Amino acid sequence: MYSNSNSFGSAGLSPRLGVGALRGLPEDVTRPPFTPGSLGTGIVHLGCGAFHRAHQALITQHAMSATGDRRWGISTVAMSRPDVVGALRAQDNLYTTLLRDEGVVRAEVVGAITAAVHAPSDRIGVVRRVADPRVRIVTLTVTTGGYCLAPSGRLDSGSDPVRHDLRCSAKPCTAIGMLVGGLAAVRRRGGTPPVVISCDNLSANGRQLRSAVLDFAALRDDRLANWIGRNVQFPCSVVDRIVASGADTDDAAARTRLGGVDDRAQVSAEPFMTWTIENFEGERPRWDLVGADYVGDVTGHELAKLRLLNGTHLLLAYVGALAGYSTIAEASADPALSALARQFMLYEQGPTLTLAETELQRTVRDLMRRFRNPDIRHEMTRVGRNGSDKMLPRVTAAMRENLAAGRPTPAAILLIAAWIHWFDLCGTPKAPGQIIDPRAAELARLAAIPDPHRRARAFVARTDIFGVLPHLGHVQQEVGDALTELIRDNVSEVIERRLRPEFVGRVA
Ligand code: CS2
Repeated sequence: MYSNSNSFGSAGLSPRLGVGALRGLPEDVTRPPFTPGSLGTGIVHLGCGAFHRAHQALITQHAMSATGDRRWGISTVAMSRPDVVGALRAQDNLYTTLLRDEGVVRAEVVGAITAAVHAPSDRIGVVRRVADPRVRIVTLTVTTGGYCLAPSGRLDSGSDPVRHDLRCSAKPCTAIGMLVGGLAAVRRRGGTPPVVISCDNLSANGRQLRSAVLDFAALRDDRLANWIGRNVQFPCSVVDRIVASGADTDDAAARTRLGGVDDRAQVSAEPFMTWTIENFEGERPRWDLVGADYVGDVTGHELAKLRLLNGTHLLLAYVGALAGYSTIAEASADPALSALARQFMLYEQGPTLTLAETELQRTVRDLMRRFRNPDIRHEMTRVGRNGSDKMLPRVTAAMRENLAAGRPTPAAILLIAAWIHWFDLCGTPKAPGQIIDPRAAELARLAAIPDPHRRARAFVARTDIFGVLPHLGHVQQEVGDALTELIRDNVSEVIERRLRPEFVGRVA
């Protein structure tokens, strides 16, 4: 049931966003182009975080608006935290995206979500939704850990969540178990399965997802695995939009922009947005009319995105936090960090890509501008979380190529040393923030090794995190040297020692 305009936030002061509040919003706030509640549900999304709300859900609303085809409402699933589900339900599944740049805030209320589901409270319901005949697309943003993959790239069948889902397939707790449960139900009724599109920042995301799903299905029933292998498409896709971490200041900005209306599910993001999807067959919203592109192969695009944008985010987060900055925008406005970031992209990540020199220069310029957007509070602790999953695709895959080609990698070395130093400082007053990482407990043990060079050696030897690096002994020595300097010296001095002469003292 919809709330009415008398619904108030818990403070009791501001009215809460909901269908009843739409009419009273300021004129320049864009409303959903259809009556919320009039949509069919053609999409299930696993991972209802800020990124999903500022990206796929928004562009799905735009696609429905462009064509009038209203079959593409989204049943969105929060995989662990209940708060966003509670907030959406209290707001008739409405929320606002604020696209912010240079002081301009474009506000749009999104009404593309038809249901918000908290997976741990309704595991059977999630499987049913995936299997619903009207659902033609399942999208995912569940982070790398959500794919349940071992370093070999195959399903980590020994992990507790996977073992749980194999034992208890009707009530799965992993995204993989939910997908396989839903697909098994489609097969039982002889239906057409949905297309499953990964939107996570990992290499060959569709192929990795397919491999996890097939491995899991084969452990249940070989015939199911064969059927999925023959009938279900898992196109790779590359998403791009920088989305804020969801700070209280953004809630306040949203309230101002909404004329005093309270929105507990708002998201702030940059205006820039792309979505590159591998061609697939079947019905889908006309995302291509509103910013998405279909291509035969996403690989080149994916490597450029992961290595230039996401890799440099890690550099700015790990080194920038040690310099005392808390957001990407603050760090990239610092001359030494900005020079390091540009050098990293132009001389370490760039040479491993197929981009032409002018294209690389232009991309680096555009990225530095996007990173500096002061209206987006993208916090270091958020970008830096799950570093042990992010290191290989974003940093050391390129580093490996550079080392093999004899190219120096001073920025990547410093990035790794800074990451190790986060673990050193954990629990001390100088800690850059709480460390959230799937391997945090094991890495804390390595961080207890007193000698920085021995500590660096132990971290860098972890092939499950960094992959297999050529000249390993040399890399370990350099990371140990950088770690020693970070402990002893001022961060900007440590950076400047690693800058090429043309970058020293030059502000872009
Ligand atoms: C960031 C990404 O937190 C992170 O890991 O690097 O969320 C990044 O902002 C997006 O991929 C941009 O498209």
